Amino acid sequence: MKWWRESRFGMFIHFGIYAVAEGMWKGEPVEGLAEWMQFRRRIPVCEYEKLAEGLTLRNFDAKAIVDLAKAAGMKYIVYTAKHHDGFAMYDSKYSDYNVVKMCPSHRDPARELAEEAHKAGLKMCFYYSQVLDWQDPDAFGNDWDYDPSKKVFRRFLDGKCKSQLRELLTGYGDIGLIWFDMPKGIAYEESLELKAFVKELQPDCLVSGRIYTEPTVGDYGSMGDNEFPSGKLPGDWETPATLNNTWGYRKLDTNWKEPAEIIRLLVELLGKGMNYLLNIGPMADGSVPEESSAILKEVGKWVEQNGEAVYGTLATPYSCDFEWGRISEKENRLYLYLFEKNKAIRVPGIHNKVQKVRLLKKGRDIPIEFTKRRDEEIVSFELPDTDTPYFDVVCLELDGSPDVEQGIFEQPDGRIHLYAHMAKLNHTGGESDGITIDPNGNIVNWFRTEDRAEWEFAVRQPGMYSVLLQTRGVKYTPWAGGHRVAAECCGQRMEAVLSDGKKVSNAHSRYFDERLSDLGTIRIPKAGTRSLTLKLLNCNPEEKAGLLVTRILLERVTV
Ligand code: JFZ
Repeated sequence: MKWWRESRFGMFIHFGIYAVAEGMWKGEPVEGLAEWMQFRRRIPVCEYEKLAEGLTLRNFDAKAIVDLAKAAGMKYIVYTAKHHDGFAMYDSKYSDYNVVKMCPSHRDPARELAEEAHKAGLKMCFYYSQVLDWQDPDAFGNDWDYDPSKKVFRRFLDGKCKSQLRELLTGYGDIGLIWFDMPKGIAYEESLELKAFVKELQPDCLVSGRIYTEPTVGDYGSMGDNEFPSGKLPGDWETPATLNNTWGYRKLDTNWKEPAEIIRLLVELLGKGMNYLLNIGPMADGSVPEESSAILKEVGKWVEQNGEAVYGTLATPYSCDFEWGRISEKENRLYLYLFEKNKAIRVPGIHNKVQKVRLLKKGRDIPIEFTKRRDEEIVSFELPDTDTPYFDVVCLELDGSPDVEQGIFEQPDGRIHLYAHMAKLNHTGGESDGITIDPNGNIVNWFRTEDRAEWEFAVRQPGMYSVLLQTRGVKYTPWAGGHRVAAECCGQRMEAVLSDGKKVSNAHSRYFDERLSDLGTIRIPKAGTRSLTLKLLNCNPEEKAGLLVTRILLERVTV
């Protein structure tokens, strides 16, 4: 895993004959992801394969793509060798349903990319769909050409799947990882067998978390697409993400993310010690959409200047995040990624001696004056005016590996963040289907009034605090709220119906509607460790997500 942890930032490439359709079919736009079109329209293989003639590769330039990855600061490339449509985008001897045999140029883009990637020192990796294959009668997914009752998955596994993995792992040099996907349908033992098969051919080749439905077989976990956890996850994780909203090229999808948003998401993940696998979807002629290139080159300017705070960093040593930015660590250093060009930063709870504070400026760092209050161990400094594109990064050089306050504690700005992933859950209604914390670090599946969530936190400044509950709706759907909840703290109880909560804008806003609802105000009589319990009194059936909690925010009310 060393190279993978060091890399932190990779390029996903979704390239296939679906690019010829550009997200359209018979002149009509097809809803959803461009590479899922055959499934959406239940297109027979004999019709779908005609798209191959349109994949000209006339402007496919592997060196230009690898140069783009390098310009973005990416260290590995994951290329769709075979997606769910079953069409091999490499020179497969096992199946003629491939780019060399059926596309007019008879070129092998995988080989060209692998050669350029190896030359450039980037890891070459392959995406392979090990369960869904809409061309193969023994795989899952195509019940319009084939009779599912006649399917023998073992035949597909030992046939097309392993034969093509062998081709990929013996014919293209060192492969960094196989990115398996959509594992629903493969048995645990079969996924272990597949992992062993890969390791037998290339012992150092990693396998992604989606080799199985649980992230326990893969060498690391893969979040859901474009999903960013709100807290640190144990082990190694990555988020696969798009520059717009589709993986394969879709001409109508012009929802391009701004470079600032991409860098913000990269920083979100760096703060949790995670990798960012960011996608491009080349067009049928092999060229990269202009918008994708422009965004990646712009992101690369920031990465180029702050690479020291990208590669090989580990998650923040703190239990939770600060509002002003994110933190990662590497050896005896903390890296602060500052969201605002604001002037005063205060970093609480540092037990180390701080030797130096510097603004990262590739090769000519700027030292920053700072003070460290002994009593509250708060490091404070003023951020100089900088011309850094997007976020400034400040490095704190410590006298040893970072030793910081753990648990939830009041921040210098008087706010206390009770993150969902730090709650203690009580399933009074039984473990089975009660509330749980999902990989995104949220409390989900809360429909029952018997369940409870409880937080412990340290208060320095007693006084009045307003209590705000942050909840989320279902992905891509507007927040409905409507639940009646109660919060109890310091012997006081608040009740509220989650009605018109204030919209939250954060790294998740593009895909999730999150609201902050005011539950009321409590008085915390004295400093020390306190606890707060959240209860669901009545669940609104209209909110399909149930009571989905991402955070409770306590804000000191300045009188
Ligand atoms: C899968 C593919 O179906 C898709 O075409 C693309 O290749 C993407 C990278 O991976 O889509 C998924 C798989 C898993 C989740 C979401 C989309 N998930 O776990 O939320």
